Amino acid sequence: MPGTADPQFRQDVLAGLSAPIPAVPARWLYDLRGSELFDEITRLPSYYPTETETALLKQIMPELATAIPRGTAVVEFGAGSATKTPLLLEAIAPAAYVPVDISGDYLGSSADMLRERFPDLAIYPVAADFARPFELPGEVLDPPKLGFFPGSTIGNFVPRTATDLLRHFRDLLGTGSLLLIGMDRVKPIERLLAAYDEPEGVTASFNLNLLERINRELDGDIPVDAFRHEARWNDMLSRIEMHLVATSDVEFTVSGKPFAFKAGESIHTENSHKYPRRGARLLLLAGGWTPVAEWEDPAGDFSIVLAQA
Ligand code: AVI
Repeated sequence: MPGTADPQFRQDVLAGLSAPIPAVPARWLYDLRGSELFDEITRLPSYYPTETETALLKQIMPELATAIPRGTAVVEFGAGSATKTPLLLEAIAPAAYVPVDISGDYLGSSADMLRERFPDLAIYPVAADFARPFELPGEVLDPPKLGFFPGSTIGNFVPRTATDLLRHFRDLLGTGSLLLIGMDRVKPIERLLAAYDEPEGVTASFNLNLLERINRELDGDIPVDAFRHEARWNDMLSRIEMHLVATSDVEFTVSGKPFAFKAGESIHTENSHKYPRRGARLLLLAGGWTPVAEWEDPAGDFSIVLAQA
């Protein structure tokens, strides 16, 4: 809806489309439609991270239950997944659960679902952008804390920002806290590309939805069908990149500002960094966390690391 758009969205899009290498921050992929499409992606056979991490979590829960002190409060960065979060809560029976998510609506519905399933658990949802400073509820300041950051979401941050984020988690949770984090591994390029550009076309719709969102919320007239989704492996930076590539010369306006793209020029919309085993450990160390245990699936596709502040 024009006029009601988030001013930060407008600023990021107008600046991003005019940049020498046009790019829009990936967080704007997740409006309601984008979140639904991402949910659909996690159920695709080619998108291995969700299934692999869930199976791995199931397998390591008995070990985690002994490694995590009794009376721990779990702080999840993100609203929580309907499958992964209950696995953790069931295994370690925490003193409290604090999901932190920017979308208050999504947070509310996932907290309601968990309250039904864990009626004795104290749940304190916090509606905040977990990447920016925020306060934990007073009730969870005393107990030891475990940060939970599954899904390889850390991979969507460039290493410098990822390090800042990990340091911010450390400051928030305090010295001696634990962090349980999912990190995707480097693997053959064909498998990586297949996970981000599959025949079903859901990831393409997820990416193209950004242009639809710009048209809807920022009064744009981008001809969406003049762009196509492309997933690229950037070997130097160890990451999958999502781009929207112009298929012909195209001109459009957003919030009254004109833009022109030549055929083949692209808008960079997301990075998904993949970490080799030692690279993952180094990133955590740079972020102020010492890895204390690490698990991976038999194929070495995905890892879960427990680290201490
Ligand atoms: C949310 N994040 C971890 C996903 C990823 O794999 O980087 C986002 C995604 N983009 C395309 N497919 C999935």
